[in-house]
Amino acid sequence: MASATSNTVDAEPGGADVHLPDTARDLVKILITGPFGVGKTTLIRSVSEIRPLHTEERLSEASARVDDLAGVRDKSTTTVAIDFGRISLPGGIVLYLFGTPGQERFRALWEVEESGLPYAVAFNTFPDAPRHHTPEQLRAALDLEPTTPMVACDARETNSSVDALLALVQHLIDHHPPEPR
Ligand SMILES: Nc1nc2c(ncn2[C@@H]2O[C@H](COP(=O)(O)OP(=O)(O)OP(=O)(O)O)[C@@H](O)[C@H]2O)c(=O)[nH]1
Ligand SMILES: [Mg+2]
Repeated sequence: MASATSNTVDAEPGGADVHLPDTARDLVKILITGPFGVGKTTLIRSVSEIRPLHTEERLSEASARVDDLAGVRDKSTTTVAIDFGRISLPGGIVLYLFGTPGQERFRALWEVEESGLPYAVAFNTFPDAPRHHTPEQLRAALDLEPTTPMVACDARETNSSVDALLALVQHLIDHHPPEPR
């Protein structure tokens, strides 16, 4: 979590929702990270109030050998650099969302735990998944601390995705309050 000082962004000059509301108080950077094809780009697209920035490239035949499309057969593109979006929450909190690539060779990017960043886990439920795991099984597999939030979400749904982000923000407020200004 980090604060920024600027109160405007120029992602879409002239666009109606580019400028932050006057109520914006706490600007927070959030990294949306995780393995290949779990729905990171979809989530940012679902929640962003500005036109999101995506860096999608078509999946090539060469990548089929390393990027596992099991469960996401319709997926035709992958993030090659970064996603970016923004969402204003009640209470003057503004989240800047940065999405990472998920391919195995970018794995270092999503190992945020080692760097000490506070994090929450959202599992994007695919109704047609061949196997379903309970939250308890997922917690155990990920070896999560009891205080680490874990929520189910459907990355295609705005409300569901916002709820997942709210769980992280609440966790930050409870356990990592911002330094006094
Ligand atoms: N059935 C189903 N499909 C989903 C769901 N969430 C995302 N998808 C689809 O799954 C695919 C993967 O989504 P992306 O958002 O590209 O995944 P990503 O994590 O950004 O992928 P990389 O950037 O390649 O790591 C897309 O085709 C989405 O439409 C879901 O909840 N259910
Ligand atoms: Mg992506």
